[in-house]
Amino acid sequence: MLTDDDVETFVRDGFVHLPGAVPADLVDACRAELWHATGCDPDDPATWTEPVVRLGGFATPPFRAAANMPVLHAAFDRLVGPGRWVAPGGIGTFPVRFPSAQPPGDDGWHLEGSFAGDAGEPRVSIDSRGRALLMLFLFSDVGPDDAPTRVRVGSHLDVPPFLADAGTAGRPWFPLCGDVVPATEGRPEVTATGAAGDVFLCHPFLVHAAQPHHGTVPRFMGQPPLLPTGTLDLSGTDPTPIERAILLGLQPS
Ligand SMILES: O=C(O)CCC(=O)C(=O)O
Repeated sequence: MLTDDDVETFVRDGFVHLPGAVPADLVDACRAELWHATGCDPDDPATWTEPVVRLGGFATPPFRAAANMPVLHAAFDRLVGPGRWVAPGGIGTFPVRFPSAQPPGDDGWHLEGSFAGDAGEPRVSIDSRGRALLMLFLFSDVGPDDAPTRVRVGSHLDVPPFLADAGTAGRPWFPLCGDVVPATEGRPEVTATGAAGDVFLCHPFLVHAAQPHHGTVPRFMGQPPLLPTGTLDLSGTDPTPIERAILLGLQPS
């Protein structure tokens, strides 16, 4: 259960860490499926030939159960609001990162795209159409050398001014990243380390990045969106924590 302090941390920093959100038996079942899908042999590092293998969405019963643990549903209610999110049908995508001397080639800073525009291009809007949260599900223990996701603490607060004039149509994701990545350079950086079964719930505007793997054990992490039932209401009298953070980011400094 999220405490009031956890909620304030989420509003201020842009994420909250839920240790042990997914029990070990489910983690093990999911990781076994993921290993199989990589085509690599867990016991033979000679088969780990790429720095990253990207896997799509998984909707088998262990993944659906992992994504819908009661502790997560309670946190979704607290951060997004009751009735305002869609129960996940599974978990994806998975950038599985292997120890490697080769650069992964996908470790640039960015925020996530939220919805597709008319031409299929990824876009982001101030009312966060299409995305209530970014979630990071750890399916392996992730220490500092194991390619933990890098996060710019509080960077979500710098994004709203770049979206405010674009309304619900939002802006294309790529040029938006071109604005917010330099604007968040001064933010402190932390990494999403933790144990298998931990989940990080992140504000949809949080700026983050992958990094190379310098450890010995492959990193399994899924980064699904939480889908909203509608758009955010930034003019209501009782804003949710997601909305409060956006309103905070829009205040003149
Ligand atoms: O692998 C990671 O740590 C993060 C990957 C990521 O942010 C992405 O693929 O969008």
